Parts: sequence; structure tokens; C-alpha cells
Amino acid sequence: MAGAAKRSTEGSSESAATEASPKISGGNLVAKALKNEGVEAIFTLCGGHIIDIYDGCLNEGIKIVDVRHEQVAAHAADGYWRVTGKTGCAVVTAGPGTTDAMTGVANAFRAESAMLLIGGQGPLSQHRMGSLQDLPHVDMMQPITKFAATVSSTERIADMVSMAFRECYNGAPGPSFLEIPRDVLDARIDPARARVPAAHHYRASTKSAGDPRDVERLADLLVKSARPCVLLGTQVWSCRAGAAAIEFCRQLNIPAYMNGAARGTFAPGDPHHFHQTRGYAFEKADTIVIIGTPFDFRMGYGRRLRADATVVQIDLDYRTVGKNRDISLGIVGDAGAILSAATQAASGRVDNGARRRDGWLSELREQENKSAEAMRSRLLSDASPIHPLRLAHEINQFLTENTIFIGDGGDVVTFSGGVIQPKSPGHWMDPGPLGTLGVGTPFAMAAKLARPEKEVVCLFGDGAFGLTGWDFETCVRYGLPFIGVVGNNSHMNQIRYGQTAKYGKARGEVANYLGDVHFEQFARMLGGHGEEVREAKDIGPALRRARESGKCALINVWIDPDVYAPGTMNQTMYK
Ligand SMILES: Cc1ncc(C[n+]2csc(CCOP(=O)(O)OP(=O)(O)O)c2C)c(N)n1
Ligand SMILES: [Mg+2]
Repeated sequence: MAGAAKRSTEGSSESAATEASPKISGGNLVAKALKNEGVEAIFTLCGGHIIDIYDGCLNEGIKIVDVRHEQVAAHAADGYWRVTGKTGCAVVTAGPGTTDAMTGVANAFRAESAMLLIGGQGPLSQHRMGSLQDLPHVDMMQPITKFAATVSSTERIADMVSMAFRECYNGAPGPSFLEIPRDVLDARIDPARARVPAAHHYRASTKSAGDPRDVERLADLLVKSARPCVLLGTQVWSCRAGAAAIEFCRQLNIPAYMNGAARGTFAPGDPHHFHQTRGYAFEKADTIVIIGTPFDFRMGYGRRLRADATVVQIDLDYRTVGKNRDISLGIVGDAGAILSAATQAASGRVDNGARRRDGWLSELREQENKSAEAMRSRLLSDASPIHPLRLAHEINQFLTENTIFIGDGGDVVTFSGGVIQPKSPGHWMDPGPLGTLGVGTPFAMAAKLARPEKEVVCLFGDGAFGLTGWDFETCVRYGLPFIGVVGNNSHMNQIRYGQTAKYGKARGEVANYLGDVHFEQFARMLGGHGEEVREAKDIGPALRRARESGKCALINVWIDPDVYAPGTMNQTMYK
């Protein structure tokens, strides 16, 4: 407080309004709380209700990134958290600004991303009178956030912002929402009347290691197991538990599968990295350890795990453990703390059984090689129009250890999931279980902003790109170059497949045609690099030219609209 009062009398970096008085405005209190949380940038689209927050951000040295659609602001906040581990923040105006951002909040909710959305609101003095852009935001946000509240006094602003941050980390991470009425935000108060929780002093560590007896049981189960496997889920990345997971799998000699943000924990080629044989392993394993991922549709709600397997589930959220499928052992806590403790516990055993499992790993490796072989000819296909698997293969070859890969699309991304392997931990971003199209451009923006030294490559469907693609311009404007590849089949193909399979061609080709859009021209129009590719052999050189351009780039790759990924043909996602 004293600091705020002192700076405002010195005045050099403050706005004229602040210079006149030692008082502090609500927007400046928001910024102080953001700063204490470690927020370095907000993503926003302006509106009269929220402008005082910008004034505060200028004073606190928080970067303001202004985008063209509020959905983008919210996805970028989600992406910022994923890349940095610091809580993301988006600031949007009342009414349509907040409803536009809802999809991004919903995505963060299902993907377990910690972010705060701050929405404007009409003045409290006009509460329920029909003020401009008034909507019941808190009611609307409640089911898709961990915490949603109105700030009803200026004195409480920083306290409520800190509270919202704390709530983001209750159990598995997730989004919080605060609305701040305009008169509450604009009011200027004596700083001594405001509570501003101090950095690092308003929330506890979440790194709990579970009950030590359960950790011993986990070690026992694994030491005795002949055919174990682990699935490393998104929380392995969000807990930054990669090193602990690697140590655990290596010491105990357990094959690892990775999903969501945990992809890349093991580098491709590592003896414990497995990818193609997850279904086979889940069928044959005697012990399956599921870490930081729910039994949702991606695992057939747990039905894809052998019925009589010993199943251990580890999760930050008590409510996730044992949901949809019975388990043998559940442990609630931080993936890294629990895996380190289990490795430690197993190291005390006379024989941890590691060598007895060599045969099991060889069996899985053989299966992996078989499925790679079965896919080989399509990966290298010279077909024209281009086969989506060839596009995925070319991108996979292009990625380096320094490339963050983002997938944003339907069938083209489903195809790529089996082929594209991130080379490092934390270098894979997909929407998560909400399956939200349109995350690509905002994720690329956030990734490049937070980690300018990284290369960012995003594979888009032509449908997905259209949802948020105008913010390619924001990336150009802020100097955040990334390489976008549009797998262009002129359709919403993933849906088209299901429609034509069910209704036949005449009735199935409805509401899924997008036209032949020249995205390379769109990129050029906005000041980026753009190229189109029609032959498979030209994909690699085009990718390299995009890299060399150093600009925001879009490579428009015309792919075959009449081939579909096996997952799409089985309609696996609905089963
Ligand atoms: C925001 C949103 N709207 C609609 C859907 C439903 N959906 C899933 S895949 C898909 C088709 C996407 O088309 P495109 O991005 O071109 O990829 P393609 O399937 O053609 O490869 C649609 C519309 C969704 N997941 N998210
Ligand atoms: Mg498409």
C-alpha cells in the first residue's frame, strides 16, 4: 500500500488521473493482484467497462495483448498457463465480451488449465436496471469454472482476485471468473482500506504426496507385476512431473504411454516411450497406472482397460479417482511427488522386478514396429491430392526439440495424432477433452509470447482455422511468428464422414462444405508469409521456407477430402 501511495505522488509513470491524488483505483488494484500472482501479460479485447484495468497494467508493467475476438483472449490465457505454468489471465468487457470468452473458459475447464477471466459489468448503482451489456455472467459461468463471483466493493478487488487465483488450484487446476462492476472498478479509494494479499503468501503448495501407506502399496503392486504399463496424462505436465515420471518408469522398467499435454515426456526413440500399442497394452497388462487423466471418452470411460487388471489411479482431483471405472488403488495428489515417493519406496526392495519385465517391453516394441510398418506406405504416399498421413509425416520430420506443436482441426488432426511426436516435454498442445476447434491461433500466440525462443508449428483444419484465424493478424502485429499449416480439404471432414455414412451422399453432404479457400493469400494480406502446396514432395521445402521467412506463415496444403482417419471411421469419440 505504502508503495502504491508513494509512486502515485512521484507520478512519473502514472496516468494524469492518478497523479492528482494519493488514492488508488480499482483497475490498479486488479493489476497489483495480477502482478502478485506472477501474471506478465493479459489477453484482452477492449470495452468501456474494463479500461481502468489497462491503466493498472501500465503502472505495474504487465503487457497488454489486444486480440480481435474474446474467445481468442480466453484460449490464449489457457495456452499461456500450459506453456509457463503461471496462471493465465484474460480481460473482457461485459455482455457479449464475456459470452464470447465463454468457449475459452469452458475449454480450460475440461482441459484443467488455471486461468482467470475478468469480465466487466454494468455499474452496481444500475444493478438489474437494464444497463448496457448487462447479463447474469456469474450464473452463466458457474458450471464451467471452479469459482465465479462478483466483486462488490473496490476495497475487496485485490483480495477477490487473489481468491480467484487460489480457487484455480483447488484439486485439479481450472478457470475462475470474476466480474467487476464498472463503478467498483473505477472508484478511487484510500490504499490503506484495500487488502492486497502479498505475493507467495495467499495460497498453499499443491504438491501433496498422498498417504505414504498407499505409496508403499503402489510400489508393492509394481514390484510384483509382470506386465505393467502407465499412462502419463496431462497432469504430468501441469505438475511438471516429467523427470519423476521418467525416473519411475526407468527404475521399474515400465512402458509409458502419454496423452494430452504429457506427450513428449519421453522423447521418441526412448526405450520406455510407447505410442501405437496403447489398446494392446491395456488389453494385456496385469497392472495399469493411470496418472493425471480422467476415465473419459478418450478411454471409453475406463472400459478399454482389461476388466481384471489391477488399476491404480493418481490424480490431483479427488472426484476424478474411481469415476466411471472401479480401481484397485487411488491416490490423490501431485503426480511428481507421488511418483518420486513410489520410486523411492521400490528402491528399498531386494528385487524391484525390472529385468523380469524385459520380455513384456520387447513384446510391445514388436507390436509398435508392426503398426509402424503397416502405416509406412501411406506416410510416404506420393498421391495427389495429398494423403493427410503424408502431411503429418512431413510435419513430424520437420519438428525439432525446440518446436512446440499445436493441433487444431478435425480429421486432419486425428490423422496426425498417430504420427506427429513432440520431441520434448511440454511441446504438444491440443484443445483437450472439450475438442474445441479454434484453439490454434490463440495457443500459438500465447506460446510464442511466453517462449519467444521456441519455434511454434500449428496444424489446422480449414474449418478450425476459420473460427479464430483473424488473430493471425494479432500475431503479425505483436511480432509473434509461427508456422501454420492448413490441411485443406474444403470441408468439415470429420463430421462429413459421419453424415455420409449415416444418410448417404445426397443427404450427407449438407452443412459441411467450406469452399476452396486460399489461406496463403489471407496470410499475405495480413503481412505474413503464405504458400500453397499441391504435391507431397513440395511440403518439406515449403515448411523450410516458412521457417526461414521468420514471419507468421500459413502453408495451405490441399489434401484429399475423400480419405478419413480410422478413429473417425469407427466414430470412436462417440462410443
Ligand atoms: C467449436 C467447435 N465447433 C464444432 C465442432 C465439431 N467438429 C468437430 S470436427 C469438425 C470438422 C472440422 O473441420 P476441419 O477443421 O476442416 O478439419 P477436417 O475434419 O476437415 O480435417 C467439427 C465441425 C467442434 N469440435 N468445435
Ligand atoms: Mg477440413
